[in-house]
Amino acid sequence: MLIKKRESWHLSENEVTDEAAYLSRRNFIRSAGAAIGASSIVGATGALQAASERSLLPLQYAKTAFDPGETLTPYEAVTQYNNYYEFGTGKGDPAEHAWRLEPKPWSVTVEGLVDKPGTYAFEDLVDMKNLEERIYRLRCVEAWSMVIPWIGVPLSSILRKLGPKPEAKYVAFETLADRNQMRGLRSFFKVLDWPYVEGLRMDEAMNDLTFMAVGLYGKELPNQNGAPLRLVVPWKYGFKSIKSIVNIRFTDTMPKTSWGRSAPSEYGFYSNVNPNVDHPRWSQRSERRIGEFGKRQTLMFNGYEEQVAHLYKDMDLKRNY
Ligand SMILES: Nc1nc2c(c(=O)[nH]1)N[C@H]1C(S)=C(S)[C@@H](COP(=O)(O)O)O[C@H]1N2
Ligand SMILES: [Mo]
Repeated sequence: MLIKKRESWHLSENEVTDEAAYLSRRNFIRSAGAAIGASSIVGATGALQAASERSLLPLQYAKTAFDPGETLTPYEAVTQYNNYYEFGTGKGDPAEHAWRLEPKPWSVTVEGLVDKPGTYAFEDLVDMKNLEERIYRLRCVEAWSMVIPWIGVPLSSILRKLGPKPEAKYVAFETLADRNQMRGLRSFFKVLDWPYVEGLRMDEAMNDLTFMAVGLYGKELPNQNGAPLRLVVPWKYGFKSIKSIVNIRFTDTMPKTSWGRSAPSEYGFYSNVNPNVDHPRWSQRSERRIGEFGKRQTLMFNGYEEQVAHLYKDMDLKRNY
């Protein structure tokens, strides 16, 4: 059973190639002006309809210098090729089923080693008057990547408001776990323990790159991307970027993480993108940029070495994977 679970998550290199090719083909068809619905090779027509169930408000935001200057991954790929296991393990499942998620109103519980614990409304946590855009690479541990224009606030701006105590060495996050809204939680095969949990060391959390996204491509976050607020940690594998957060906890011990719990020898706490440390069952040397043909060399810390290498100065990154 465990093997089966892993198969759905760990796309083989061929499957990744096929998906990427599928999306390129789709985009080609789109740019050629053909109607998406008219194409029978498009398996995600239903997803497309579902994705439009909730109308996404445009956001006011400031442009920033956070931009790798690489071609943006098309909106369709960003919002239809997803990992959000609470809605199913297929890449198209989140776009198809996440319309059931209700991101408004939303509140987040804050607890642990912090000056101002309590329950916060989304609006009290995220300063919607000070949103910024950050274009980041997203590298999934499955060896595919995207370039996404996120809208949000630095995580540090939220954490400072809450006042972590000096003893707090880590911050832990939890995703909503609601069987009514999330069909993956009702699935007979339990893929992960719910709720989905993740964590960061406090210095990682306070790093300028660490972002709380509330939107992408100029609008509110689509449900499948983790509405209404999700973490974006661009130098770590995508699974660290936890979606639809309902709990933030400050702690002095290293928090458990969902993937670490399910396979401790495969998914470490740090999970920094590192081309020199392979996953036990596949190489991390290269990756496929969704929408592109061919491969790219994977960059150390996903290309953010200058900003984050100092966080791991005296650490053995093979042991601390
Ligand atoms: N709650 C939750 N967060 C999650 C996941 C998930 O299954 N559940 N998948 C992770 C993985 S593996 C990746 S690659 C990214 C994908 O984000 P995206 O779908 O917005 O591109 O979300 C991460 N956050
Ligand atoms: Mo991922």
